[in-house]
Amino acid sequence: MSFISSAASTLHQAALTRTSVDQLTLNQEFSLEEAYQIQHQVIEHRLSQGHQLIGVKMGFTSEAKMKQMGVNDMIIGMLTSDMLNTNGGTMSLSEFIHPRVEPEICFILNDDINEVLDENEVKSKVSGIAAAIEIIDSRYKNFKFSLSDVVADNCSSAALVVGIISEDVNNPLNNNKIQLNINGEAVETGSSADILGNPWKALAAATRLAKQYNIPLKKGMYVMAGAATSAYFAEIEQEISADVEGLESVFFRVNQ
Ligand code: OOG
Ligand code: MG
Repeated sequence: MSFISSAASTLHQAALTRTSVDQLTLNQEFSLEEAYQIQHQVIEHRLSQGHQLIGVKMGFTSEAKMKQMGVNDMIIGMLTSDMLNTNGGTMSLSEFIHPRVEPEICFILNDDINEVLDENEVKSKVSGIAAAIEIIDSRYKNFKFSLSDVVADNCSSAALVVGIISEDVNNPLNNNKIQLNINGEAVETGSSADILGNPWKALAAATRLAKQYNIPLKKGMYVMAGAATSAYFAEIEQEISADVEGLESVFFRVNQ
């Protein structure tokens, strides 16, 4: 088995069995190109289990996230149907290794996108905007990784909850307060401006990275713009919610 296939299978098994593994780069250095090849194979494993591709997520689009994780480049990962949780529903902690949550903004595409678009051009490709919570769950021990490691691990993607979708696609999103709450108390606060200056830029960056790494952007897909704040560990019995000024709040409960 090639290094790429065996790395993908290690990461897929780690997610299935909820067991963290050593960082791949501890044993072997590999390029970002190879990391995306591993990510594609990790997704192939999920698709072969009958799940579908439902969107993409951007990572490290804010200073807060780059600082928290010690990396300094934007990344893109893929989201599959099994990752989608219901707004107002529950999430079972036992399905994850060491999940963290982060407040995000999610765009819904109204068209397939095959070209690289700028932050103004992307605006005509969106049918809705929603507040969202991303649940990330690195398959690596202690949530520690290099950029190549995390890309191979599909950018720690594990689950997402998308709030009620606003059809006001002219929302400039230039300085909307973003807040992550645990049991009604704010634990992280930021602004949409913390996402690359403006989350529409994250969507534009998604078109560039998707093209570069052969990731499909199709009508109806979600594009998560990346967290505006640091991520926060999820624990049993918490009610976790995210507020984005001008959008409906989104929430879920954590149980065993
Ligand atoms: C990688 C995923 C980063 C974001 O919103 O910046 C990410 C991680 O922090 O484990 O999802
Ligand atoms: Mg995220």
